[in-house]
Amino acid sequence: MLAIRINALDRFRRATSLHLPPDWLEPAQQVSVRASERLALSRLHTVVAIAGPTGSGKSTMFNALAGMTISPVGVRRPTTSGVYACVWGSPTDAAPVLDWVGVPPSKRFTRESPLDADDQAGLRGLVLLDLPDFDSIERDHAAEVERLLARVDLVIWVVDPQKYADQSLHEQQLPAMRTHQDVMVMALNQTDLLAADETEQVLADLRKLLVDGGLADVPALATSAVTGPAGLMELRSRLGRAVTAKRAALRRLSADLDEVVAGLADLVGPEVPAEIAPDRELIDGLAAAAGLPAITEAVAWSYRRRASAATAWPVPRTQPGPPVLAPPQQATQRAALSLAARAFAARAADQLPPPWPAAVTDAARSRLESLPAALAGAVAVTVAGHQTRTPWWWRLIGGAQWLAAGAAAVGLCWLLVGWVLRVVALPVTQPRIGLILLVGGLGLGLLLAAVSQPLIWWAARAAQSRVAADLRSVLAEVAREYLVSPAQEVRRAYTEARSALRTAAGERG
Ligand SMILES: Nc1nc2c(ncn2[C@@H]2O[C@H](COP(=O)(O)OP(=O)(O)OP(=O)(O)O)[C@@H](O)[C@H]2O)c(=O)[nH]1
Ligand SMILES: [Mg+2]
Repeated sequence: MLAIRINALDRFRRATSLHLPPDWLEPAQQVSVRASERLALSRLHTVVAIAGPTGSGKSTMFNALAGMTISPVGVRRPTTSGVYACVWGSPTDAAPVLDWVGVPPSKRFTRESPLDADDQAGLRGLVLLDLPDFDSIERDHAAEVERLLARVDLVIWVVDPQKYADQSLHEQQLPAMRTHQDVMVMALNQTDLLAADETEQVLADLRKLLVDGGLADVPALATSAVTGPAGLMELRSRLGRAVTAKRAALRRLSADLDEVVAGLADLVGPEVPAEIAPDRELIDGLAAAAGLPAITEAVAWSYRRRASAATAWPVPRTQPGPPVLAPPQQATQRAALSLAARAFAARAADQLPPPWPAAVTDAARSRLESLPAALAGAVAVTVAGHQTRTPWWWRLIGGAQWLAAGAAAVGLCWLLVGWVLRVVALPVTQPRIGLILLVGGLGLGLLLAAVSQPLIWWAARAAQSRVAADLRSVLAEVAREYLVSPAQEVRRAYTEARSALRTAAGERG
């Protein structure tokens, strides 16, 4: 389960690394590395640190639990300047864990015979550490304590009747480990110096401080490292239970994960679909920026010109060129596109907690530079595609116009020939046929021209809406490639991060 959670945390880091500031992910990275390292080491060992303010009796208690004097106890404060370790069991087996925790070889000690007494045999696997104080004038002690506390499985906090309410303990040290309550014990030491009712009073006060500090689950015991009453026995049996259960390391790492996951919780919010498509507003925005109304007008105008030319009286027929598309003004277009991208990003990031909206906006704007060229290219290709079409009915009317013109020409020739024959006094046959052909041809031409005008207007409108529809779908493609896909990548990352964090939190499914 822990390995699954660590994996999920790594998945979260991978999903978010492009979109979150690196220092936000640093705690997750540290916990992940630390957990993997600790899991790869012996789980038969339980590493327990004795920590607390200077002079509370940490070293004395360490020695009392070890049953021999390992760590010097003194009157000079602080006495202990570096960590000491006592191993119950084989020192070689414990060496890798001690290397990792960072105990120098010269400060490692072993219970000579771990089986010399019944209560000691129960502690086989225990690695007890005596830490320097965290509150003395020696500044590097605090850093050393912080480093060691990050790597141990259990912590015994030792306080004394003078210092149990110490501000830095309750405002800094303990709150930093609020998620680690089930791997901590509080020992109110030196209670041999107090009367029994005083001990009860101080202990009750200490418990209240713990509850107020959100540490209600941390047990507090009265101990004396010198006279060793019941408190020390109780501590020893707690250690024995932890060592036999061999779960302290896992519980500690799991508390580490809880803490880091809780710190990341605000980075994810509701579940949203990862897939998004270019919406109507976005395409409207691109269409306006690309000057779509003017373009479709120009296409309709050009259609009318081409249709009129194709269906007109054939004699002075000219071939009109493609429509002239005035390019939209660059700065205006850029501003319009930028605005459309922003508005789309805001819709695409709806419901996402910070900093995702900013990431979506950045992504949606990431290809903005190349968008104008892409739009212009797509528009030009689409318009050109519409330009090459010649409808069948243009040819039909055009052909009919040729016929009409031909008939009129033949009729004119007929009349001319008849007139010449008459001048030279030769007999003329059927002069009427020429007249019919001429008038009929001209009449048909005029009629065709009159009929085709409204037809052309209507067809030009139809062509205009066709090209508008085509352009909108082409714009949708461009939008997908340049704006939607990059934004979608971020949404996918969000979805992945969200599910990874749920798994890392230990939730199933
Ligand atoms: N009466 C009494 N004296 C104690 C007890 N525990 C420790 N002492 C005394 O308190 C003084 C400090 O003890 P240490 O064990 O050196 O304290 P420490 O917490 O290790 O101190 P640093 O190493 O400086 O952080 C010594 O004189 C001990 O003899 C106790 O339970 N009762
Ligand atoms: Mg000490």
